[in-house]
Amino acid sequence: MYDVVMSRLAEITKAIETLRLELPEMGDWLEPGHRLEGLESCDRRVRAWSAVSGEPPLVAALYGPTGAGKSTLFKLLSGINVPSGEQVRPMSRSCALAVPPAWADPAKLAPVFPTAELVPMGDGAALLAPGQPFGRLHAAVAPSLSALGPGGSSLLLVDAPDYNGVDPGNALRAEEILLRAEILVFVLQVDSYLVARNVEELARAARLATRLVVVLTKARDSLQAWMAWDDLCRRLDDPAGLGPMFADRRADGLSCAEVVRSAPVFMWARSERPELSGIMAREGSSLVDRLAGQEARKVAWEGVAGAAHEAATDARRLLAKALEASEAAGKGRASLVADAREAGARVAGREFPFGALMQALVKEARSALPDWWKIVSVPVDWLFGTVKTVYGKASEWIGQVKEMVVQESAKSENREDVERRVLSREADALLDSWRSRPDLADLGLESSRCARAREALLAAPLPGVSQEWEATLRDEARRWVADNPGLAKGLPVISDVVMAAGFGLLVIDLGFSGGLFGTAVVVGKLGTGGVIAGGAGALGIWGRFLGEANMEQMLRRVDATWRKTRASDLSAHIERHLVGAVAAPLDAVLGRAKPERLAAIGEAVRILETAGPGGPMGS
Ligand SMILES: Nc1nc2c(ncn2[C@@H]2O[C@H](COP(=O)(O)OP(=O)(O)OP(=O)(O)O)[C@@H](O)[C@H]2O)c(=O)[nH]1
Ligand SMILES: [Mg+2]
Repeated sequence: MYDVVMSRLAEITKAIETLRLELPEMGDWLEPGHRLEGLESCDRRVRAWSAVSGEPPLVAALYGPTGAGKSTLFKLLSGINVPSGEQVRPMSRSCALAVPPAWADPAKLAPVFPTAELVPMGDGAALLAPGQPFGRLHAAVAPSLSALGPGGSSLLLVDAPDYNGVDPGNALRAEEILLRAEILVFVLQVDSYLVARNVEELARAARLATRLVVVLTKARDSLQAWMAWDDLCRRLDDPAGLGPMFADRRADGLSCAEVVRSAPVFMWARSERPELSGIMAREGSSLVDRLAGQEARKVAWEGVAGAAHEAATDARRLLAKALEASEAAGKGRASLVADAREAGARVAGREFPFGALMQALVKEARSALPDWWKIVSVPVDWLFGTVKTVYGKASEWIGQVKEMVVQESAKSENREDVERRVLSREADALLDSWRSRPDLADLGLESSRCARAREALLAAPLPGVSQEWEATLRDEARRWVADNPGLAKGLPVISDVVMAAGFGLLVIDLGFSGGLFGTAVVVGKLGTGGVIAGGAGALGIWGRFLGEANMEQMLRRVDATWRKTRASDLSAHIERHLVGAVAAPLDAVLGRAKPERLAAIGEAVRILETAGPGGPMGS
């Protein structure tokens, strides 16, 4: 059985290490201010157990509000003289630790309190000094502990400072030991049993303690003590009162209310000189037996299993919240991306790189010409006459080009300019719609952020033309030249004329705003040439030529490829520069809730949950 415990312990240790790595950040994110007590407690208990060979010691902590009588009880049990009494509150400002002689060796003792700093207690005056480190334990050897009972020689007794005095640090000092102790002795003045803070701390003790013991002090008599206790126990089930605070179930299957109700309870009558003999059990064994009569190994294992259960409960709850948050963030982000895709397609549908098409056609047409033609095609002036006679149709355009270049160039637009103009309009529309969506409220899209995002998008260089489109263009141009050898011979001539007239740049990247087939109805009515001629500026010249040049099918294919490839490039562009700029909060959530992190936590939870009450040595 011991082997089983040790192998379980190794598994729990690994799972706790994972959670210590992954969970605190998630806790700060999803439940800020909420301490992962189960995890911390399990970590302390597991490390203590692993460091000890043989019988584990049990840590018993005296825990309670200021003036309840913790230090007085500590003195009587351990024989160690710590400051106590009514003169000042809080009296204790640091934890005192009494150890039986078997644990006197600091090297043996230190690993039992893995997060503490052990210092020798000396005359106890240091316990009165404020501002000490939270994890400091002032240790002294207490031979009288061994005399308490069979378990006394492995009982480590801690006197904690108050959790409710003027020094808020004391609560943290007390908490350090609350998270480590297996046996928690809750010491409480009987007349403060309904004080909210005391009830809260009792609930916490019931959740974390492996064994809970209650001592009601400064009682008038036992009647007052038991009436108070019965009253408190009744209130623990009140759904409108304390019920919810005590409803959580522990690893042993008990609710916190059941733990409190089944805890051994003692009363201690008010006295000038309190003595151990004055402590009376409501029923069953004496307080000393409850402390020194435990089976250490069983209780220590239950302590680990109980804390593991608490750690798993916290982890499971955080996991569910993280999952929910990441699903919402993922959905939000996906909808932004979908919007970006549609916008990209709209931008691509409003333009066509007419210049690039012409360039490809001219290039292919030129390379199909015989060499002598390439030479004579310059100078242009000479060509006019020659071409006119040889290629009548094409040459008609040449004259028109000369006339129209000047006036038309002003109306024509560079493709990038068309794109930027449409893009900026689309960006405004997207940002407006995102701002108005309640599910995207977390993005914090106030106007200055929107303006920055928009600027970032417009400042980013536009994506280059895709290779797929260029390949399509080349193939289509080649095909057209092969199918229309006569017309193809005229193209380079027109091109040269346009170039000579200083229109070269426009030819290279002339945008066709409105899209090539953006208005399909018009294409149907007028034919391709009509649409193009009705388009922007100098394109009309080319357009009329192309309209009569068997180009419609080719243009349709080229246009379709353009829309497809450009839409995808522009969508990616918008996604990167606009969605990227506004979705930072969503990306942060997705980064925090990375699937591999959630999976690691889920696996750790699974391991911890199997270490529950059904485990070996469980009660
Ligand atoms: N323990 C205990 N003390 C009692 C009782 N009746 C009166 N007292 C007196 O109450 C005072 C308790 O003081 P401390 O033991 O210092 O109380 P404490 O809980 O350690 O207080 P802090 O250190 O301030 O958190 C002592 O002066 C006791 O003599 C009783 O029934 N039990
Ligand atoms: Mg004290």
